[in-house]
Amino acid sequence: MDAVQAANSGHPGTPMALAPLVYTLWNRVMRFDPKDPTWPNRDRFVLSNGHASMLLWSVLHLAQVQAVNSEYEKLGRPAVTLDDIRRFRQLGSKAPGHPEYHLVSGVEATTGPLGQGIAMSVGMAIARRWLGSHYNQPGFEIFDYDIYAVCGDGCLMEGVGSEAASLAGHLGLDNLCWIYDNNHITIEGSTSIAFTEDVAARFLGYGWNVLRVGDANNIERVENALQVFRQTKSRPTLIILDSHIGYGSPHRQDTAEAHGEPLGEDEIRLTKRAYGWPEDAKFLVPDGVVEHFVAGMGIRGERSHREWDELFSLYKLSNPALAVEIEQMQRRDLPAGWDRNLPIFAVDAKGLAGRDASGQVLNALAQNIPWFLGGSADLGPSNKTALKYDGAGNFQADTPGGKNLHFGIREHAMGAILNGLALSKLRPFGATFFIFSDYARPAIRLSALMELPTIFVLTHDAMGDGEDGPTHQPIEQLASLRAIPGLTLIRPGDATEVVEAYRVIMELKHRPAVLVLSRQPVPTLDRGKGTQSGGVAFGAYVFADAPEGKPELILIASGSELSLVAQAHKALVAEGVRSRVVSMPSWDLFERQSEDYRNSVLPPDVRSRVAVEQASTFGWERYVGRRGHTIGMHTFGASAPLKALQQEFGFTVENIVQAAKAQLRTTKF
Ligand SMILES: Cc1ncc(C[n+]2csc(CCOP(=O)(O)OP(=O)(O)O)c2C)c(N)n1
Repeated sequence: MDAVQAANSGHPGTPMALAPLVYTLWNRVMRFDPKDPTWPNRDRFVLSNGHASMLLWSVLHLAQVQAVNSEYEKLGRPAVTLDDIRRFRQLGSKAPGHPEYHLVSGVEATTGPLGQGIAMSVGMAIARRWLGSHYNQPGFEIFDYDIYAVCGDGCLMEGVGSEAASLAGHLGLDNLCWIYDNNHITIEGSTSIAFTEDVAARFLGYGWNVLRVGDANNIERVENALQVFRQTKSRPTLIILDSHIGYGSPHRQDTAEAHGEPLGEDEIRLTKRAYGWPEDAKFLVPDGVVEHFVAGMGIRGERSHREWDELFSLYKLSNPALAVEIEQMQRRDLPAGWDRNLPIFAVDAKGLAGRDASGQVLNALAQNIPWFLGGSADLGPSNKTALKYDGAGNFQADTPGGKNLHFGIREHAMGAILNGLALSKLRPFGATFFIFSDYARPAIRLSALMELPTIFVLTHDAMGDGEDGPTHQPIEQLASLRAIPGLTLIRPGDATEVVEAYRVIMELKHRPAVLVLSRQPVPTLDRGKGTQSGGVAFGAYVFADAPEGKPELILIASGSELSLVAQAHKALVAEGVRSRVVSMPSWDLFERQSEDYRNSVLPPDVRSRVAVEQASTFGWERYVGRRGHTIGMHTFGASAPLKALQQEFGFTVENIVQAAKAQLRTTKF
């Protein structure tokens, strides 16, 4: 109440109502060592209704959870101080408006967009089952942690929550417990205006165990329900918790105002009186509270952690190779030989589809990196993401060691689940058609915000899907994903660049990557000095050059348009034009190069430029300049065979040559 009042913004009502729940869960049940919030076998807590962040800041502070940095080193100071809480929602405070994983230690996932947290928790539960199956040995339960997620009406209304719940039920994830804050209030008022379904029946239908606690203040019953969860086998648990938003506030309890408005000084005083709390004390932590948390969560967490450390020391002796894997995974390191047997593609005019090259790379990587796994949203045969080698296996309830994940037709949940897997230190990839990245975009955005190395494999990148027509032809998706800060998007120009793209992506520890791949074969190109280019890592590089490296014209392309541009270049050179071809698979990687490098690839004095990309031209002015020309898409495309579409929309050698000549005429003077 005090923090929200001081900030004059925030959400007081739900933290007030759920304080008993969070107290019970943290202090009586969870195995979490506040001194080491990155201990691998800790129970996970996800606050999916992230607007109630003050709950988390309070408990992180009271339990004295310690801070670590992005390299997982302990910093010797608390994750959240009382001063941070006093400065709730202010610049630099470790108590921001919503939980932010990359910013505050002890936050297991960034939440705020409703539904994402619970969906990520399903990824965490899958990860935990996979880890247990792969690393636990007789007598060594190295991974046996549970995942708790708290959510409100909003999370259960959002589709992503439903997708994830459906998959969790199918997979029988009995290490997963969602606690649903059933307070009948959202921003516009009572849930009776828009949310009247029988949630219990829905979750029973998904195959969940459903429990109900009729009074959120009855901590014995809350604890009892949590214990029932811990004993439940073969299915996830939903605890429906009946609560009163703004509990204790004489005029605000059970109102929508309690959701997102400060109570006001007078009401806070009245509420404190109702609690039997000193009315004028602000940010008061009574004597003994911190000690109480030390005696509860502190001692239990420290003991569990110590016992685990002892177990892990013995495990190291009997299972040294597995132990090394666990340690590498925790640091997001790659194992030695991770790039063994990556394919090398010979120059080939017929070529290979980006998705096919990717499939070969994925199969090599998954054999080299034990914790590299993934799958598709029911498009595996099209995305070419199936791991086909002996022993890869399918992840199912009774085969939790499988590396092929089947997300079903649930792109949004897939994105969030991938993030949950990455938060659990696995290295996940997920796939769908590029056009349906729209369905996963909020999760892709969160992967960038959280600085997670999630990999999105998006095939059918342009008009290669020809006959499927405009519903399946991505247009604005490249521009839109390129606009996400911290996301590395790569659209490789041929099979060689696909391999190099994976080399770049696999080394990323704190950045997600989107790989945009062609459906149709594209020529594997000749780069003169062998097929390797080494240029993908720089985002853009000179693929073919004018005599003596002195171009008068630059042709720029990504993906399937690289080979077109290469042909146009040959035609232009034959006519005496000093043309250069720049392959530009990644704007993001290019922008991170030095100015000297960028100027060497795109010399500022060469103003005749043509970019070619089967997508919205939005943004290409950055590289072609205001007077340059971009051959791209201005409509949603059409349904027709690819060749006809290329002709129709100008993706032909002749059109590129013509545009280049027009550039030379107009920009030279
Ligand atoms: C995807 C998304 N849509 C909308 C919002 C804005 N929003 C924040 S809280 C909220 C109401 C949530 O209601 P409920 O989950 O019942 O939370 P409570 O009122 O119990 O705190 C809304 C619509 C959001 N954070 N995320």
